[in-house]
Amino acid sequence: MIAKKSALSDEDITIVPTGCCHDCGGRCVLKAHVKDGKILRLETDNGEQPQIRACLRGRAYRQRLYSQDRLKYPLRRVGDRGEGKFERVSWDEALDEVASKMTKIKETYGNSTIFLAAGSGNQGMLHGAPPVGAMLLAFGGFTRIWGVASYEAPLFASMATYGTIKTGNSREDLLNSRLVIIWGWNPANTIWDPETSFTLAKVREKGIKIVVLDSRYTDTAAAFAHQWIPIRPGTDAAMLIAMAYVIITEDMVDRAFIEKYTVGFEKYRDYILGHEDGEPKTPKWAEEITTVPAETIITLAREYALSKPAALIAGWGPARAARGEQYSRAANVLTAITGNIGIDGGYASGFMRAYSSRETASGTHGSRNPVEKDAPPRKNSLYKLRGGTNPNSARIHSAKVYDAILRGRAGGYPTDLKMAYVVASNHLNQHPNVRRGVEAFKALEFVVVHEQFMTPTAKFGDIVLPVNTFMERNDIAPPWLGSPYYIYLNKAVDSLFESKSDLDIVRELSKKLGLPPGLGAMKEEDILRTIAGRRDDISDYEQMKRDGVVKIKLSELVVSFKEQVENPDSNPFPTLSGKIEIYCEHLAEMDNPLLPPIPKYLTHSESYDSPLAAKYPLQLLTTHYKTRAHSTWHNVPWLQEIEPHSVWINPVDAEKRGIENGVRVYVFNDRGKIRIPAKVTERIMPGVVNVSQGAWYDPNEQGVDIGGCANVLTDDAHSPSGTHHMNSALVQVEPAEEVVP
Ligand SMILES: Nc1nc2c(c(=O)[nH]1)N[C@H]1C(S)=C(S)[C@@H](COP(=O)(O)OP(=O)(O)OC[C@H]3O[C@@H](n4cnc5c(=O)[nH]c(N)nc54)[C@H](O)[C@@H]3O)O[C@H]1N2
Ligand SMILES: Nc1nc2c(c(=O)[nH]1)N[C@H]1C(S)=C(S)[C@@H](COP(=O)(O)OP(=O)(O)OC[C@H]3O[C@@H](n4cnc5c(=O)[nH]c(N)nc54)[C@H](O)[C@@H]3O)O[C@H]1N2
Ligand code: SF4
Ligand SMILES: [Mo]
Repeated sequence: MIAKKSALSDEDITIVPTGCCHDCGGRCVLKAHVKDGKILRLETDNGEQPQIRACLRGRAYRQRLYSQDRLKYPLRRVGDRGEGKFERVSWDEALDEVASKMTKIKETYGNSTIFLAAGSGNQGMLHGAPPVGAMLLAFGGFTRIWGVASYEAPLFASMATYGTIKTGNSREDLLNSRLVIIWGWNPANTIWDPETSFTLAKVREKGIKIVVLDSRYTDTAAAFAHQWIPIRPGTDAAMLIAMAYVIITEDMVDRAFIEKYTVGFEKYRDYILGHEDGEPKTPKWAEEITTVPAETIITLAREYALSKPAALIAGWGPARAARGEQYSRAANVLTAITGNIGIDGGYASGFMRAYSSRETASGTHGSRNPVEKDAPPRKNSLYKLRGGTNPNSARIHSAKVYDAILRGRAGGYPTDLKMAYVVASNHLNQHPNVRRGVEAFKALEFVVVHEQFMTPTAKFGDIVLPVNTFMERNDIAPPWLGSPYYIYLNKAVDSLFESKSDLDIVRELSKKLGLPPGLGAMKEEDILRTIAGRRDDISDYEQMKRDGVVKIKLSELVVSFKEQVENPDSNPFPTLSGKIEIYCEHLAEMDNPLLPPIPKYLTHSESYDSPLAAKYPLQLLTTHYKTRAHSTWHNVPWLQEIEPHSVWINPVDAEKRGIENGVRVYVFNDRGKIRIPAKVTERIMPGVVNVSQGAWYDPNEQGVDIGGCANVLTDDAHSPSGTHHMNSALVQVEPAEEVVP
């Protein structure tokens, strides 16, 4: 353990440089003040700029670490699956049972029937899901997902337009912009690398105009914006397209840029002007759809086109929705036709990775998973482009796992799933259509869960194995999206109770499965040294370990596509045409009306104007919550006190329904019903409600979820690019009957 004496406090306290690395938008430095093997206090980075400062969740970590509810011992189910009744067993018994069930399932049905539910719970390079994946490969393979809940639409759109996901700039570069448009992005809560809010404060201080487009008046809008434009969910593509209409018809496009660096502008222009379908995409047209006044659209379009360089940052929230890929594509294309790409202060939008470290050792690019060998590319994948889109047809879309479990090969899926290996995932809570999820989990033959808490998913385990937290082991974590640094999480305290790391569990289980030791033979420290050694940007392992962080000094700010723009002849864009694809031939070949080669505004079965809206007139958003990372930290009292879980509803909608602030209401649709307190607030536009994702599913005897889990209400559909429909559900809200406490 690396430690230094505390300068502030008493002699026996040592300060251990550690960190925080759930899937939370950051990866931050924490310094643990440890006395007699216990953490008394946590502080964060007070060192040189940029400081990697922890948010409220990291600061509250002691309440998670030392929670009475931590899983303490291995457990075996005794009641019905999902009932939550368990008995304590020894590690040996638990792992024997896992090994024998796995072997039986493999022998009876084959490896493809093993589903790995690998969640995002731990984002260190060594612990969490990766060791389990490696073990299952050695065991002969497994079935996994494609279609990540986070970002499948921005990823798809980014690949289609630019051929890469590295499209972001250093945050600091926003100070070179003349206008910053924040579209469906709320980094005041979601962090998106720890320096983001601080940078936005500096942007604001410098007098650079910030405009926020969001159906909610977010903390980001409140803290940084000069203007907030509320917009109806799911209609952003229409507004972006109408902005393009203004920019094209008022001759504000960057012709030279379009000619030199893009393909397909004319086809887009034809659509915009109505030559393709007889409908000019005017601001008036968009006003009807979006509720944003035509004048506001015109003004913003002019400001954006004329304030070069300007940054348009299109967040992932509006894209985590039906037809979300059209929104992402439309944003990318708007940055292209105004020439805001590859220049200081501009922004290409896209997936928005900025800095990414290079591994010096060459990686394998084909699948090493025997179950995926020889599987052809799946339909609608951008399989001709390298990287990121998981084209393998042996995979199951993450929204469709429950359907696949219940219907299997007969339902057109590649296999009949029999077992789930759940690690660092609150799968049931975090995937759409929980009720179907319950059915599916009950239908499996065997479920094993590695967890820290008895989550709604862990309740469905047959064997539940207690895992330690990142403060009880060593790890290295890369930044969440693209800032240049790594954190080193030194073990601060010993593992609590009988908990173990995922890595140690895998080592012991591998022995029982008769697998070669692989990584299992190496010491944790040696593995970390090897991992660091493969990165050419970590030059001094010992120093990183001692400081708990390494901040990489870049000679200049990252501005994606600078080389392509400054020197196009030797630096083509990594697309099939070598240019930015306003019109994407690869999409054209798919010949799918829901994936048009140019971005279009498309509706869907739960859009605001669909027939279903007559029954369920409110649009539900399921945003990411300030005090949680997904469902992690949900059970921390300090954080629950800061912002109790609730449904946001506008006073207009509340009054119509006789709902007062603070009362309990039902939020429901045909998929399910939750009960939750109402927060009546003008911070959300009329017609829209918000139940942030991540609250723990907790059904009562009537089947009403009194935990308030948003995914009881969401649809397990996905758009053809793979994006989830998590922000596309229609619901109704009504007062809940009086409940006896
Ligand atoms: N505190 C916190 N931070 C997190 C996480 C967390 O759970 N908690 N999770 C992390 C992870 S893994 C991810 S993937 C990211 C996610 O980051 P995002 O996807 O950016 O986060 P969201 O809160 O889902 O959405 C951002 C904003 O989009 C708005 N929005 C939703 N739909 C629409 C729409 O149709 N139109 C417009 N204009 N706005 C819309 C929402 O109101 C919200 O304010 O956050 C990361 N950071
Ligand atoms: N409706 C709706 N649903 C969503 C979203 C949305 O916007 N709306 N967002 C989606 C997004 S972007 C994401 S990324 C997913 C995230 O979904 P998940 O990946 O399921 O994330 P969590 O809910 O945080 O669950 C992680 C679990 O890992 C456990 N854990 C933490 N550390 C470790 C460890 O070291 N080892 C093990 N074994 N377990 C550990 C935690 O206790 C926690 O229960 O949710 C998605 N779900
Ligand atoms: S939760 Fe994320 S952003 Fe907050 S301190 Fe931890 S790592 Fe940093
Ligand atoms: Mo995510």
